[in-house]
Amino acid sequence: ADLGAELPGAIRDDQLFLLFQPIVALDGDRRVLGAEALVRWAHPAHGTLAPDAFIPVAERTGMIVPLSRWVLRAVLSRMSAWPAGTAVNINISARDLREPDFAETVAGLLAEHGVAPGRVTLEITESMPVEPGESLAVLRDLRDLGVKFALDDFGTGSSTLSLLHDVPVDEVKLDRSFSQAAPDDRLTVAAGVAHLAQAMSLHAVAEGVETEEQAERLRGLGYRAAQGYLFARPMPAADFEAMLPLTS
Ligand code: G
Ligand code: G
Ligand code: MN
Ligand code: NA
Repeated sequence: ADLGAELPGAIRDDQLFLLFQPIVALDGDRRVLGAEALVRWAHPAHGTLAPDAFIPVAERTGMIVPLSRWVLRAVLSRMSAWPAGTAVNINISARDLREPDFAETVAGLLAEHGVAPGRVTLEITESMPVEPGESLAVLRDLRDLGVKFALDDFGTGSSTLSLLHDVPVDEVKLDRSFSQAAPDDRLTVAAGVAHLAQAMSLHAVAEGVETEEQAERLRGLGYRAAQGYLFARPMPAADFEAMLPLTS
């Protein structure tokens, strides 16, 4: 099957849907700070497809641009009903930042749905490096608007540190391989990233936390927020909303 050729129709016919994975505070009561939005494709013939099955082809064909817009609209319209303190992380592609009107699109959607820009963190990875020049200008426009940025899968890429140097971000998300590492091996990476985050005044979030032991260790290293199966799996919006405090 040629998923690339089917994507335009899938977006048009709303075959995409979102799951939300809670991001919790590691200290105290582990309250829900927000969620990461994760896209899925309810394919009529193949069942539910994970992003790994269609995001790469969307990036190659350029369909990622309308796909990201679909995701942004779906997330922002949903979260307009959430308590104002609830934040969201949305994965975008570096390809999106090459669209000169991307910042305007985001600004328009935020205004349309009455969502404060500071509640939105856009996650970027190193898989498609952010190019200097126009992409950086778009990123700066978004930051001027008040939108935040996170470096996803932090620690796994070959250009992690130079990217951090070149691109202004607010948050690093420690890759789950480091969150889950035993104390005697790659714990040093988790510790190093925590120190780096503190030195650069970045918010450090640990991904893929699966055990109480990992959570305690990461909290001790200075991670104040985390995500992982220990706390909650990605879930439908309504289930996530049931975890939020009631709005006044
Ligand atoms: O949800 P899952 O574990 O299958 O996610 C796999 C990968 O797909 C992750 O790296 C995640 O960042 C990426 N991903 C999930 N949702 C989106 C999305 O809406 N847009 C983009 N560009 N990537 C996404
Ligand atoms: O690349 P990114 O970090 O955006 O990928 C997020 C994906 O990681 C989610 O789609 C989810 O399926 C997966 N994930 C979230 N928590 C855990 C976890 O605790 N363990 C594992 N193995 N995967 C997780
Ligand atoms: Mn992510
Ligand atoms: Na990602």
